[in-house]
Amino acid sequence: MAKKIDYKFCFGPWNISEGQDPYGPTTRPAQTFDWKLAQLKKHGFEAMMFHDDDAVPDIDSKSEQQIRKEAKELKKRLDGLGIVAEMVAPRLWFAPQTIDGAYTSNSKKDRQYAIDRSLRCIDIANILDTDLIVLWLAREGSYLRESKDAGRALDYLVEALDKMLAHDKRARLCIEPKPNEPMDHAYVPTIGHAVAVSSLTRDPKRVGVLIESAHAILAGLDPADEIDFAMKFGKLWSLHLNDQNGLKYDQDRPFGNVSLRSAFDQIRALERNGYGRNGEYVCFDVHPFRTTKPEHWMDHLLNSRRTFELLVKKVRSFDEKAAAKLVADRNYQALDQMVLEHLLGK
Ligand code: XLS
Ligand code: MG
Repeated sequence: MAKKIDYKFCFGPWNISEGQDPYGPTTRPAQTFDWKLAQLKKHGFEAMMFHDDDAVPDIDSKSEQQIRKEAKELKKRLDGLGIVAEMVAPRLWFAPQTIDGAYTSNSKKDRQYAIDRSLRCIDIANILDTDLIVLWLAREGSYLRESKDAGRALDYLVEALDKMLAHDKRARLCIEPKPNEPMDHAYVPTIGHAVAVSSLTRDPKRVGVLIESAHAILAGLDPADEIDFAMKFGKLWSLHLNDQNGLKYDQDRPFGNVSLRSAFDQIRALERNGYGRNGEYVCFDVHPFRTTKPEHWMDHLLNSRRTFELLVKKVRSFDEKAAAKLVADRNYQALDQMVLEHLLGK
Protein backbone atom coordinates (compact mmCIF):
# COMPACT_ATOMS: atom_id res chain seq x y z
CA MET A 1 0.00 0.00 0.00
CA ALA A 2 1.23 3.51 -0.82
CA LYS A 3 2.69 5.55 2.02
CA LYS A 4 0.14 7.70 3.84
CA ILE A 5 0.42 11.38 3.10
CA ASP A 6 1.41 13.94 5.70
CA TYR A 7 -0.46 17.02 4.59
CA LYS A 8 1.01 20.54 4.52
CA PHE A 9 -1.27 23.46 5.29
CA CYS A 10 -1.53 27.08 4.25
CA PHE A 11 -3.80 30.12 4.06
CA GLY A 12 -3.71 33.69 2.76
CA PRO A 13 -3.59 37.03 4.58
CA TRP A 14 -7.20 37.68 3.51
CA ASN A 15 -8.20 34.67 5.61
CA ILE A 16 -7.57 36.64 8.80
CA SER A 17 -9.79 39.48 7.75
CA GLU A 18 -11.16 42.16 10.05
CA GLY A 19 -14.89 41.41 9.86
CA GLN A 20 -16.06 43.80 7.16
CA ASP A 21 -18.86 42.75 4.81
CA PRO A 22 -20.65 44.64 2.00
CA TYR A 23 -23.05 46.08 4.59
CA GLY A 24 -20.77 47.18 7.38
CA PRO A 25 -17.28 48.14 8.50
CA THR A 26 -14.62 46.11 10.28
CA THR A 27 -15.37 44.57 13.66
CA ARG A 28 -11.78 43.87 14.74
CA PRO A 29 -8.82 46.26 14.85
CA ALA A 30 -6.61 46.38 11.74
CA GLN A 31 -3.52 44.18 11.90
CA THR A 32 -0.28 44.51 10.02
CA PHE A 33 0.90 42.09 7.38
CA ASP A 34 3.80 41.13 9.67
CA TRP A 35 1.33 40.19 12.40
CA LYS A 36 -0.43 37.91 9.91
CA LEU A 37 2.85 36.24 8.93
CA ALA A 38 3.72 35.78 12.60
CA GLN A 39 0.34 34.16 13.30
CA LEU A 40 0.86 31.71 10.46
CA LYS A 41 4.22 30.71 11.84
CA LYS A 42 3.11 30.59 15.46
CA HIS A 43 0.28 28.21 14.63
CA GLY A 44 2.40 25.82 12.59
CA PHE A 45 1.15 26.41 9.04
CA GLU A 46 3.84 25.82 6.43
CA ALA A 47 3.03 28.25 3.65
CA MET A 48 1.22 31.46 2.79
CA MET A 49 -0.76 32.31 -0.33
CA PHE A 50 -0.27 35.79 -1.77
CA HIS A 51 -2.15 38.10 -4.03
CA ASP A 52 0.33 40.15 -6.04
CA ASP A 53 -0.54 43.23 -4.00
CA ASP A 54 -0.24 41.36 -0.69
CA ALA A 55 3.37 40.82 -1.72
CA VAL A 56 3.88 44.30 -3.19
CA PRO A 57 1.26 46.79 -1.91
CA ASP A 58 0.04 49.50 -4.34
CA ILE A 59 1.56 47.49 -7.15
CA ASP A 60 -0.06 49.58 -9.91
CA SER A 61 1.79 52.71 -8.84
CA LYS A 62 5.22 51.03 -8.88
CA SER A 63 7.81 50.45 -11.59
CA GLU A 64 8.90 46.96 -12.60
CA GLN A 65 12.20 47.60 -10.90
CA GLN A 66 10.55 48.70 -7.65
CA ILE A 67 8.22 45.68 -7.72
CA ARG A 68 11.18 43.33 -8.03
CA LYS A 69 13.02 45.12 -5.23
CA GLU A 70 10.08 44.83 -2.83
CA ALA A 71 9.44 41.19 -3.78
CA LYS A 72 13.08 40.42 -2.99
CA GLU A 73 12.75 42.11 0.40
CA LEU A 74 9.66 40.03 1.13
CA LYS A 75 11.46 36.85 0.10
CA LYS A 76 14.20 37.65 2.63
CA ARG A 77 11.61 38.14 5.37
CA LEU A 78 9.89 34.88 4.46
CA ASP A 79 13.20 33.01 4.47
CA GLY A 80 14.03 34.48 7.85
CA LEU A 81 10.72 33.27 9.23
CA GLY A 82 10.87 29.90 7.46
CA ILE A 83 7.66 30.53 5.52
CA VAL A 84 7.10 29.24 1.97
CA ALA A 85 5.03 31.12 -0.63
CA GLU A 86 2.53 28.61 -2.01
CA MET A 87 1.30 30.76 -4.89
CA VAL A 88 0.85 34.30 -6.16
CA ALA A 89 -2.48 35.45 -7.67
CA PRO A 90 -3.07 38.67 -9.64
CA ARG A 91 -5.86 40.62 -7.95
CA LEU A 92 -7.62 41.61 -11.13
CA TRP A 93 -10.93 42.73 -9.70
CA PHE A 94 -10.10 45.95 -7.81
CA ALA A 95 -8.55 48.26 -10.40
CA PRO A 96 -10.53 50.82 -12.43
CA GLN A 97 -9.21 49.06 -15.56
CA THR A 98 -11.12 45.87 -14.66
CA ILE A 99 -14.57 47.38 -14.16
CA ASP A 100 -15.77 45.62 -17.32
CA GLY A 101 -13.71 42.45 -16.90
CA ALA A 102 -9.96 41.82 -16.98
CA TYR A 103 -8.68 39.41 -19.68
CA THR A 104 -12.15 39.49 -21.30
CA SER A 105 -12.91 43.21 -21.05
CA ASN A 106 -14.43 44.83 -24.13
CA SER A 107 -11.61 47.40 -24.02
CA LYS A 108 -8.33 46.40 -25.66
CA LYS A 109 -6.38 48.75 -23.43
CA ASP A 110 -7.89 47.28 -20.29
CA ARG A 111 -7.24 43.71 -21.46
CA GLN A 112 -3.62 44.73 -21.92
CA TYR A 113 -3.56 46.08 -18.36
CA ALA A 114 -4.75 42.67 -17.09
CA ILE A 115 -2.06 40.86 -19.07
CA ASP A 116 0.73 43.24 -18.01
CA ARG A 117 -0.28 42.95 -14.38
CA SER A 118 -0.33 39.15 -14.64
CA LEU A 119 3.19 39.15 -16.06
CA ARG A 120 4.35 41.26 -13.10
CA CYS A 121 2.62 38.74 -10.83
CA ILE A 122 4.62 35.94 -12.45
CA ASP A 123 7.83 37.94 -11.86
CA ILE A 124 6.92 38.22 -8.17
CA ALA A 125 6.19 34.49 -7.97
CA ASN A 126 9.60 33.81 -9.47
CA ILE A 127 11.30 35.90 -6.82
CA LEU A 128 9.24 34.25 -4.07
CA ASP A 129 10.33 30.92 -5.54
CA THR A 130 6.96 29.48 -6.44
CA ASP A 131 5.88 28.43 -9.94
CA LEU A 132 2.19 28.45 -9.05
CA ILE A 133 0.01 31.30 -10.32
CA VAL A 134 -3.62 31.15 -9.19
CA LEU A 135 -6.21 32.76 -11.43
CA TRP A 136 -9.56 33.37 -9.82
CA LEU A 137 -11.34 34.85 -12.86
CA ALA A 138 -13.52 37.14 -10.79
CA ARG A 139 -14.85 39.51 -13.44
CA GLU A 140 -14.56 37.23 -16.49
CA GLY A 141 -18.22 36.65 -17.19
CA SER A 142 -21.33 38.57 -17.98
CA TYR A 143 -23.81 40.58 -16.04
CA LEU A 144 -25.69 41.63 -19.15
CA ARG A 145 -25.69 38.79 -21.70
CA GLU A 146 -25.84 41.04 -24.78
CA SER A 147 -22.82 43.08 -23.67
CA LYS A 148 -20.36 40.23 -24.32
CA ASP A 149 -19.76 37.25 -26.55
CA ALA A 150 -18.80 34.05 -24.69
CA GLY A 151 -16.87 32.64 -27.65
CA ARG A 152 -14.84 35.82 -28.10
CA ALA A 153 -14.25 35.91 -24.33
CA LEU A 154 -12.74 32.45 -24.55
CA ASP A 155 -10.37 33.63 -27.31
CA TYR A 156 -9.30 36.57 -25.14
CA LEU A 157 -8.80 34.34 -22.14
CA VAL A 158 -6.65 31.84 -24.04
CA GLU A 159 -4.64 34.71 -25.54
CA ALA A 160 -3.90 35.99 -22.02
CA LEU A 161 -2.99 32.53 -20.71
CA ASP A 162 -0.67 32.00 -23.68
CA LYS A 163 1.13 35.28 -22.97
CA MET A 164 1.65 34.22 -19.36
CA LEU A 165 2.92 30.78 -20.38
CA ALA A 166 5.34 32.37 -22.85
CA HIS A 167 6.58 34.90 -20.29
CA ASP A 168 8.00 32.23 -18.01
CA LYS A 169 8.67 28.64 -19.05
CA ARG A 170 8.44 27.49 -15.42
CA ALA A 171 5.12 29.07 -14.46
CA ARG A 172 2.13 26.82 -13.88
CA LEU A 173 -1.27 28.50 -14.14
CA CYS A 174 -3.96 27.27 -11.83
CA ILE A 175 -7.52 28.31 -12.70
CA GLU A 176 -9.87 28.64 -9.71
CA PRO A 177 -13.43 28.37 -11.08
CA LYS A 178 -16.41 30.01 -9.42
CA PRO A 179 -19.82 30.10 -11.13
CA ASN A 180 -21.03 33.53 -10.03
CA GLU A 181 -20.37 36.49 -7.71
CA PRO A 182 -19.33 39.12 -8.54
CA MET A 183 -20.59 38.21 -12.04
CA ASP A 184 -24.03 36.82 -12.79
CA HIS A 185 -22.52 34.06 -14.95
CA ALA A 186 -18.79 33.31 -15.05
CA TYR A 187 -17.19 32.05 -18.25
CA VAL A 188 -15.22 29.37 -16.38
CA PRO A 189 -17.69 28.15 -13.75
CA THR A 190 -16.49 24.57 -13.11
CA ILE A 191 -13.45 22.31 -13.19
CA GLY A 192 -14.68 20.77 -16.44
CA HIS A 193 -14.64 24.20 -18.08
CA ALA A 194 -11.16 24.95 -16.71
CA VAL A 195 -9.75 21.65 -17.99
CA ALA A 196 -11.31 22.32 -21.40
CA VAL A 197 -9.78 25.83 -21.48
CA SER A 198 -6.35 24.37 -20.66
CA SER A 199 -6.52 22.23 -23.81
CA LEU A 200 -6.75 25.37 -25.98
CA THR A 201 -3.55 26.91 -24.65
CA ARG A 202 -0.05 26.65 -26.09
CA ASP A 203 1.08 24.41 -23.21
CA PRO A 204 -1.88 22.54 -21.66
CA LYS A 205 0.32 20.64 -19.23
CA ARG A 206 1.15 23.92 -17.46
CA VAL A 207 -2.49 24.90 -17.00
CA GLY A 208 -4.22 23.20 -14.10
CA VAL A 209 -6.95 23.88 -11.58
CA LEU A 210 -7.64 24.83 -8.00
CA ILE A 211 -10.85 23.57 -6.41
CA GLU A 212 -12.59 25.63 -3.74
CA SER A 213 -15.28 23.61 -1.94
CA ALA A 214 -17.69 26.56 -1.68
CA HIS A 215 -17.32 27.41 -5.37
CA ALA A 216 -18.23 23.84 -6.39
CA ILE A 217 -21.26 23.93 -4.09
CA LEU A 218 -22.31 27.28 -5.59
CA ALA A 219 -22.18 25.58 -9.02
CA GLY A 220 -24.55 22.90 -7.68
CA LEU A 221 -21.75 20.31 -7.80
CA ASP A 222 -20.23 17.95 -5.26
CA PRO A 223 -16.69 19.11 -4.41
CA ALA A 224 -15.61 15.46 -3.95
CA ASP A 225 -16.61 14.67 -7.54
CA GLU A 226 -14.77 17.77 -8.73
CA ILE A 227 -11.66 16.48 -6.93
CA ASP A 228 -11.92 13.05 -8.56
CA PHE A 229 -12.48 14.66 -11.96
CA ALA A 230 -9.54 17.08 -11.71
CA MET A 231 -7.18 14.41 -10.42
CA LYS A 232 -8.11 12.03 -13.23
CA PHE A 233 -6.53 14.66 -15.50
CA GLY A 234 -3.54 15.20 -13.16
CA LYS A 235 -4.62 18.82 -12.82
CA LEU A 236 -5.37 19.42 -9.14
CA TRP A 237 -2.42 21.56 -8.06
CA SER A 238 -4.01 23.45 -5.19
CA LEU A 239 -7.08 23.33 -3.03
CA HIS A 240 -9.21 25.80 -1.07
CA LEU A 241 -11.17 23.86 1.49
CA ASN A 242 -14.10 25.58 3.21
CA ASP A 243 -17.87 25.17 3.39
CA GLN A 244 -20.99 26.84 2.09
CA ASN A 245 -24.64 26.71 3.10
CA GLY A 246 -26.54 26.32 -0.15
CA LEU A 247 -26.85 28.71 -3.07
CA LYS A 248 -26.23 32.02 -1.32
CA TYR A 249 -23.39 34.53 -1.25
CA ASP A 250 -19.88 33.06 -0.99
CA GLN A 251 -19.64 32.20 2.70
CA ASP A 252 -16.11 30.81 3.17
CA ARG A 253 -17.20 28.93 6.31
CA PRO A 254 -14.84 26.71 8.28
CA PHE A 255 -14.20 23.34 6.63
CA GLY A 256 -16.94 20.84 7.57
CA ASN A 257 -19.13 23.57 9.10
CA VAL A 258 -22.22 22.74 7.03
CA SER A 259 -21.68 19.13 5.98
CA LEU A 260 -19.28 16.83 7.78
CA ARG A 261 -20.23 14.12 5.34
CA SER A 262 -19.25 16.22 2.34
CA ALA A 263 -15.97 17.10 4.08
CA PHE A 264 -15.37 13.38 4.70
CA ASP A 265 -16.09 12.62 1.02
CA GLN A 266 -13.71 15.36 -0.13
CA ILE A 267 -10.88 13.92 1.96
CA ARG A 268 -11.71 10.39 0.80
CA ALA A 269 -11.33 11.62 -2.77
CA LEU A 270 -8.02 13.37 -1.93
CA GLU A 271 -6.67 10.26 -0.22
CA ARG A 272 -7.58 7.80 -2.94
CA ASN A 273 -5.99 9.99 -5.60
CA GLY A 274 -2.84 10.78 -3.59
CA TYR A 275 -3.26 14.56 -3.29
CA GLY A 276 -0.15 16.04 -1.71
CA ARG A 277 2.22 13.43 -3.10
CA ASN A 278 3.78 16.01 -5.45
CA GLY A 279 4.09 18.64 -2.73
CA GLU A 280 0.60 20.17 -3.12
CA TYR A 281 -0.71 22.11 -0.14
CA VAL A 282 -4.07 21.97 1.61
CA CYS A 283 -5.18 25.60 1.88
CA PHE A 284 -8.14 26.84 3.84
CA ASP A 285 -9.96 29.73 2.16
CA VAL A 286 -12.05 30.49 5.23
CA HIS A 287 -12.99 33.72 6.99
CA PRO A 288 -13.49 34.48 10.68
CA PHE A 289 -17.14 35.15 11.51
CA ARG A 290 -18.01 38.85 11.70
CA THR A 291 -18.83 38.23 15.36
CA THR A 292 -15.42 36.74 16.20
CA LYS A 293 -13.57 38.56 19.01
CA PRO A 294 -9.91 39.49 18.48
CA GLU A 295 -8.76 36.87 21.01
CA HIS A 296 -10.35 34.14 18.84
CA TRP A 297 -9.01 35.52 15.57
CA MET A 298 -7.28 32.34 14.35
CA ASP A 299 -9.87 29.81 15.51
CA HIS A 300 -11.62 29.30 12.14
CA LEU A 301 -8.28 28.27 10.61
CA LEU A 302 -7.20 26.11 13.53
CA ASN A 303 -10.64 24.48 13.64
CA SER A 304 -10.61 23.83 9.89
CA ARG A 305 -7.22 22.14 10.15
CA ARG A 306 -8.33 20.13 13.20
CA THR A 307 -11.52 18.98 11.44
CA PHE A 308 -9.43 18.06 8.40
CA GLU A 309 -7.02 16.00 10.51
CA LEU A 310 -9.80 14.26 12.43
CA LEU A 311 -11.55 13.42 9.18
CA VAL A 312 -8.33 12.04 7.66
CA LYS A 313 -8.38 9.55 10.55
CA LYS A 314 -12.04 8.80 9.81
CA VAL A 315 -11.26 8.18 6.15
CA ARG A 316 -8.30 5.94 7.01
CA SER A 317 -10.32 3.91 9.52
CA PHE A 318 -13.37 3.55 7.25
CA ASP A 319 -13.95 -0.13 6.54
CA GLU A 320 -13.49 0.03 2.77
CA LYS A 321 -13.86 -3.75 2.42
CA ALA A 322 -17.21 -3.79 4.18
CA ALA A 323 -18.29 -0.79 2.10
CA ALA A 324 -17.26 -2.57 -1.13
CA LYS A 325 -19.33 -5.61 -0.10
CA LEU A 326 -22.39 -3.45 0.40
CA VAL A 327 -21.77 -1.81 -2.98
CA ALA A 328 -21.49 -5.24 -4.65
CA ASP A 329 -24.76 -6.25 -3.00
CA ARG A 330 -26.36 -2.93 -4.08
CA ASN A 331 -27.30 -2.39 -0.45
CA TYR A 332 -26.89 1.38 -0.49
CA GLN A 333 -29.29 1.77 2.43
CA ALA A 334 -26.85 -0.08 4.68
CA LEU A 335 -23.92 1.78 3.11
CA ASP A 336 -25.58 5.09 3.93
CA GLN A 337 -26.06 4.09 7.57
CA MET A 338 -22.52 2.72 7.75
CA VAL A 339 -21.11 6.12 6.71
CA LEU A 340 -23.32 7.95 9.21
CA GLU A 341 -22.44 5.69 12.11
CA HIS A 342 -18.74 5.88 11.24
CA LEU A 343 -18.94 9.67 11.38
CA LEU A 344 -20.92 9.44 14.62
CA GLY A 345 -18.12 7.35 16.12
CA LYS A 346 -20.25 4.20 16.49
C1 XLS B 1 -12.53 34.28 -3.96
C2 XLS B 1 -11.36 33.47 -4.14
C3 XLS B 1 -10.06 34.16 -3.82
C4 XLS B 1 -8.95 33.33 -4.42
C5 XLS B 1 -7.62 33.96 -4.58
O1 XLS B 1 -13.66 33.79 -3.94
O2 XLS B 1 -11.51 32.30 -3.39
O3 XLS B 1 -9.93 34.34 -2.48
O4 XLS B 1 -8.86 32.16 -3.68
O5 XLS B 1 -7.63 34.98 -5.49
MG1 MG C 1 -10.37 30.60 -3.06
